[in-house]
Amino acid sequence: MRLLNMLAAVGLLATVGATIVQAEEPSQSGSPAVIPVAADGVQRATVTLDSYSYTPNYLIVEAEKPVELTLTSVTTLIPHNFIIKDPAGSLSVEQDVSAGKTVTIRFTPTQPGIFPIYCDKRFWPLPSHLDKGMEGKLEVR
Ligand SMILES: [Cu+2]
Repeated sequence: MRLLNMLAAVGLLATVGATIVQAEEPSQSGSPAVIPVAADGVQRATVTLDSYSYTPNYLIVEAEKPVELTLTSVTTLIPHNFIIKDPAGSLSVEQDVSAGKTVTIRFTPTQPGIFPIYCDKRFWPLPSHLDKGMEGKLEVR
């Protein structure tokens, strides 16, 4: 228990340190990242895929403006994907990202709402990556 606390404290320090040194890094996992609109009207961001996470994992964009996401996998072996699905059908994104690869995707959200992002890869009979916490949210305003 004490070791875990220590590890948590070290992790916290490392996070704070990184924030100070590199203020322009994307938001850490868990904190909403408001994606800025570039001069050309495109909302650009980079999302890092790891096993089993997206960083940042909460993206906030504006409706009716194109979104361009650079998906960078930092894994050495495990393939992932990046899925955004609106059950009502306004948005459907599905992109495979092989281990260590970078892929850029573009889409234009039309409906405001909060949509799930997830990886549905699975090495049966192990739990799916989504079950392991590989998920996030896209908030369209
Ligand atoms: Cu995955």
